Amino acid sequence: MAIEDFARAIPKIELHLHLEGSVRPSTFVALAQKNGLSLPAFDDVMELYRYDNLIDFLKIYDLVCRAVRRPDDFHRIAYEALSSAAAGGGRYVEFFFSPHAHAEFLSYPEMLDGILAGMRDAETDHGVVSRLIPAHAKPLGPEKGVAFVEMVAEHRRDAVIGIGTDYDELPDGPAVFRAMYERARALGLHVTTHAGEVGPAAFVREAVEVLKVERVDHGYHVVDDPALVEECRAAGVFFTCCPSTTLYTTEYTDLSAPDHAIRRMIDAGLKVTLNTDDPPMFGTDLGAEFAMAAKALALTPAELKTCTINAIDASWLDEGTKRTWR
Ligand code: ES4
Ligand code: ZN
Repeated sequence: MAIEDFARAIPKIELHLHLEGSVRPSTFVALAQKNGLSLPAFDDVMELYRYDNLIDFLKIYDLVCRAVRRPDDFHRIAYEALSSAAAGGGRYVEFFFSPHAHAEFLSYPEMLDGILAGMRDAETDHGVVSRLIPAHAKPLGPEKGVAFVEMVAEHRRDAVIGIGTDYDELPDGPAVFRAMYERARALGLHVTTHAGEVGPAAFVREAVEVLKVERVDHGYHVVDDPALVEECRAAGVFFTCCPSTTLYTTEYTDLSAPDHAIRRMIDAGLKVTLNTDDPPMFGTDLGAEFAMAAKALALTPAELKTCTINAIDASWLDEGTKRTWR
């Protein structure tokens, strides 16, 4: 069997997916129209989903966020994102969303009501189990980060299992969020952060050593610091890598190159998982991503299997469930 077919066929876990980055272009246009948000002119909506760096990507991501304003909008986009993941072989999904980007339009509990209803319906209709990770936008800063964690804790729901940070990771390193992460861990929330996508290896080190994250989202620049690679290998730090994203937002634009960060991370024995990040916005879906990545990164069947086992281990499923999944 060709590696692409094997990659498509295997059951998958997705640990790095942004809800608003998963909005289908047709849904984006429909919600913008319904909610009276005017969009830049386009012939084909895919013209709006074009960028070659993280900052330009985030401008469109913000526009998509502004189109999502009502609990039933959240219901729709969560249901569609999870249905798409299920169609690509996804059995279990942990996904981010960006509460601050909708705060002007509805309350945090109202957002949760819509998303959790979409999660339940997707599980009923497509058998895909999911959990939610509210993410704090780093540019809002550390003080708002602590308030964000208090908000998440105050409106705790079973399906909300942890917190993350997203948006531009420059200029400050993750260490500025120390108090936020200490509080989250004290409250029993799982913790992850985006680091080392465009930021340096030192940011990955701060994420691991200061924030004590259970996994690092992206993390590619770890490869610039061999001592840190060895530390992460020895400590079994998980990395949620997103092959297609690297082509748009990082300097690692050739997945087939032997020095692509993800290839080097796997070669170094780091615990890599494969994920989609923002599938329609990066022109991919879960099945296509695994197939493309397996071929381009020249993954062996054993390496692909290891990525999947890593995803089970890196997930925030309870230990009993993890055992049955392995
Ligand atoms: C994001 Cl930093 C980053 N990367 C990909 N998708 C995102 N959504 C919000 N922040
Ligand atoms: Zn991301």
